[in-house]
Amino acid sequence: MRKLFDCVVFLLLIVGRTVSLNPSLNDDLLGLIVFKADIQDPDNNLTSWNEDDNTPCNWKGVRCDPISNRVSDLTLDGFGLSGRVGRGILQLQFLRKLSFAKNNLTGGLPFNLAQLENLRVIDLSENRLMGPLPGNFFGQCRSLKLISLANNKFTGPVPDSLSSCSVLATVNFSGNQFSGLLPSGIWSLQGLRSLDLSRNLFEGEIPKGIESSNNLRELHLGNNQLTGEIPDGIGNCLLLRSIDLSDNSFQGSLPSSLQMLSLCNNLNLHKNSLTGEVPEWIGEMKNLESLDLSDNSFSGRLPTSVGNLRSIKLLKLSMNSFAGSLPESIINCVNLVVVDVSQNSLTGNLPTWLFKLGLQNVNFSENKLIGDIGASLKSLTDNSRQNLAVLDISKNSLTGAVPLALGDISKLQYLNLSKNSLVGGIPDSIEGLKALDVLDMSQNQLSGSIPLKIGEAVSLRDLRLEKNFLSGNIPISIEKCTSLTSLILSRNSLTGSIPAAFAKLTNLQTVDLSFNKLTGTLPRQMANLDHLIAFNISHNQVQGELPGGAFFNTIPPSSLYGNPALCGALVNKSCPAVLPKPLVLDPNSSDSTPDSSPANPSHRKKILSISALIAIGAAATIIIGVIAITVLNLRVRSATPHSASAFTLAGGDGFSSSPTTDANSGKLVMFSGDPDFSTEAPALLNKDCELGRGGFGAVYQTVLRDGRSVAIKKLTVSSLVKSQEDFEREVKKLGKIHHRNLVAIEGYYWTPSLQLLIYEFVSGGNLYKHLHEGSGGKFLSWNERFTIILGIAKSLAHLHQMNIIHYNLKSSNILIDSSGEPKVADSGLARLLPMVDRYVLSSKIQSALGYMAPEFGCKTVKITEKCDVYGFGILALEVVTGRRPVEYMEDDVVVLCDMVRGALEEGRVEECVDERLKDKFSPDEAIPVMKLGLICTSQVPSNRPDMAEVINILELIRCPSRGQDELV
Ligand SMILES: *[C@@H]1O[C@H](CO)[C@@H](O)[C@H](O)[C@H]1NC(C)=O
Ligand SMILES: *[C@@H]1O[C@H](CO)[C@@H](O)[C@H](O)[C@H]1NC(C)=O
Ligand SMILES: *[C@@H]1O[C@H](CO)[C@@H](O)[C@H](O)[C@H]1NC(C)=O
Ligand SMILES: CC(=O)N[C@H]1CO[C@H](CO)[C@@H](O)[C@@H]1O
Repeated sequence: MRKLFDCVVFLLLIVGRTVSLNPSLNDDLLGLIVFKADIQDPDNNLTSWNEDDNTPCNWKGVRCDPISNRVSDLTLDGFGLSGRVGRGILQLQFLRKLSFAKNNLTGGLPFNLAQLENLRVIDLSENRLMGPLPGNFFGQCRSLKLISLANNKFTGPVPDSLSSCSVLATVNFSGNQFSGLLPSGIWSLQGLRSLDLSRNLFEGEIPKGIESSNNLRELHLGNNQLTGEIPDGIGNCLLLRSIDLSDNSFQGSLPSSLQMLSLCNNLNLHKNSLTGEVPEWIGEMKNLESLDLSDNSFSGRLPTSVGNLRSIKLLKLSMNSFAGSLPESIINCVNLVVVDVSQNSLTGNLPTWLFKLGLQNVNFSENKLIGDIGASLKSLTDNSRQNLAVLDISKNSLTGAVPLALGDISKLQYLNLSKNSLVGGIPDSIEGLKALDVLDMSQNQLSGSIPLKIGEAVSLRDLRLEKNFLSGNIPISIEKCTSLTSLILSRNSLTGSIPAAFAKLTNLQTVDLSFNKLTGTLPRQMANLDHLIAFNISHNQVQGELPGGAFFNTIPPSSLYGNPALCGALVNKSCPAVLPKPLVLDPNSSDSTPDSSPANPSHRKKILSISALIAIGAAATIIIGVIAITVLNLRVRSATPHSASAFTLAGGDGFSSSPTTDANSGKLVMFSGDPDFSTEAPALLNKDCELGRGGFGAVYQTVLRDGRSVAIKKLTVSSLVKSQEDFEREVKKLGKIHHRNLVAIEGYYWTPSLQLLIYEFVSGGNLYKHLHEGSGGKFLSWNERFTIILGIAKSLAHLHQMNIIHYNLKSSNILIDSSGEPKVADSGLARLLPMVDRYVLSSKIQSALGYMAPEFGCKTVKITEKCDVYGFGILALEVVTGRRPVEYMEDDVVVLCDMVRGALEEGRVEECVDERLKDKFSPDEAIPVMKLGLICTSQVPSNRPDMAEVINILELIRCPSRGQDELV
């Protein structure tokens, strides 16, 4: 059977329709199978086409005529078919409808319609068919009513034989590359209702005889290369509803017969070379909904009769030479939605109907309109308030102040008032423009400052205020406009510094602040603006170093010109070595009086006038030591004015006990650049101020003169520490890490035998104490615990993102600040070690039992940031259960994660939650958190999630609906 079938297919393929085996349904079946054999069906929409059926009438896309029982309809629209339309189709002698729209069919058409005499509908639109149509394509198309070849790649002329399709009603050849003249006999088709030949390459004039095509309803010839005049006969096609002749080269004036087309609702003549005036009779085309005469050479005044077009919604007259004022009668066009009269020579005031009709989209740009903008906004109606979305009245000669009432137009998305002569300030009422996307008030004479309320226009993407007389600061509230991509404020008189809030505008692409009076340094956080394309601060008084980052490292010098105090490689001027204020001190000198500095007295005077005096004394060799911060003498070490802030500090009392280091000067560096630090009163640190000890050393507390406390860590791993250079590099790197859940390093002190790290002081004690030594019934609530777990996770995610592994997580390393937020200490200290060595890490540093990931004991497994995830998992369990990672019972050792894992398996994990929380916790949160803890403590590192995933999970776990009170 199969063999026979193949043989038949073969014959069909070779000889096409001349093989007529048996004029029956079998022909149809075989024809379809042959058709299928030629195309690809990636979506398997033709699987029901099975050659073993004895009828194709039930196949998908196939319909048979109930009487003849032959295939009559083949509708395969959107089947995702590709390949060529093969000759198998020619077997379907009874086919009436062939519809293959929206596929991916390629190649040419293999047949002439004459060969399928019964075809009424042929729709091949939206494929990739190509090539010219055969000359006799329409040879015998007696039945054809509709043909659409739209949106393919057909070329060549449309055969004149088209006019033999006597009952043709709809022709759609739009969106191809047909060329040549329009088919000459086209108007003889008495049934023609819709002719769409738009978007092709047709040329020449519209053929004569259109007046006889009196069934025509749609005539779309737009976007070709047609020439000549619009034939006057067009007015005889009384049923015409839609005329699109746009984008051609038609000349002459509007034929007066058009006025007879009272049913016409769309007249599009956009982009031709039409001339003359719009005649008074235009008012007769009473059904017009859309009139587009834009981009021609029309002139004169618009007639008053336009007011008779009561149905009109869209009126586009832009890019002509219309003059005079717009007729007041337009107030009668109550359905009007879009008005574009831009680029004409219109005069007079803004028309009164502008703010009365409920217009949505208004463009009056580039005319000669005058008058006070405030006056015309007085007539603002509710209808207008609620509908106006686009208002462009730029490039006119409007005067007056920007009216307050603008703020009431709540849907406004686009507002362009640029290039007028507006005066006064920008009103606070712009806060009402919540939907505003684009605000352009550039090139006016606006004064005052940019209102704080600009931050309420939260949708702003594009803000242009350049070339005005604006003064004052750039308001910090601008940070709320997080969608801003373009901010142009150049050529005003803005003062103050560029707010750090800019760094929050992460979508910024183009910023122009040039030609203002801005001062200060560029916020360093701006390095994170990843989308910046241009940032022009030329001709201001900006100073200091540029932010780093991909953009600022390659910013063109022209964006920086005219800021003499800027420094950095790009402006060929070096910046101070350590930013912003490095201090150098020598702990071994016994000279403690300010006046005895051997330095150049004139320099000293300068420095003393800053009165920057500080010292930290510490006994280097004695474990406790005394760290003294005392007023000491400063002298300038470097001769260059730019490093005038580098000081040498002659020694303090506390250091006298380490004479062995005499030869070496110590060096103190504060990252904050806080000038107050250097004016500290003497302070003594002693054993009483010791806060605690960790794997890296003891920690002391001291108070700076401004009342701020700092913690000072004296490293006991000093013998392991790297060279000074390496140490400083690493500490500086750590100093750049800022996160609310990480204890920040504020500075350091270095001598070969003593290293101090200066940290932000966190007041609330450590997590270990809170969990295991909580006194007097005061213990952490569930809420507080969750906050702590989430905070730890966030800090670790941040570290990992910067490729820093903590290595030393444990509850005594988690400090809690006064608001209950956790702050992870000792971050990244392992980087100070000469090498991150398994032995060193496990023995010296990560000595805390129970937190250490198993891979530390396994030489073949690489240690990655997943060891922190393990530590985090243990911490999470510790926080939820209130138990130590490892507990020693009378004759037993309880390992926390094993215990919880066991309880989970036995279905009683809820019992593991800290007893002190009793009913005051949410099992819906606590249990998933414990499960997460267990996943994080997987033995295999790759099975542990990364910290970003952990955060996502925690945020999912946290019940949004939780009543805060009942759980506290
Ligand atoms: C047509 O084919 C192209 C690639 O050849 C594919 O991207 C596209 O989705 C296809 N279109 C349809 C309608 O199947
Ligand atoms: C012609 O076909 C295209 C594509 O299918 C369609 O967008 C267009 O509206 C059709 N033209 C007319 C007049 O219906
Ligand atoms: C208004 O018209 C002008 C000139 O024709 C054009 O440049 C501008 O983009 C238009 N405004 C809007 C909002 O479309
Ligand atoms: C018209 C039609 O049924 N098209 C289907 C072809 O197959 C794909 C994939 O199964 C479907 O998504 C289409 O809807």
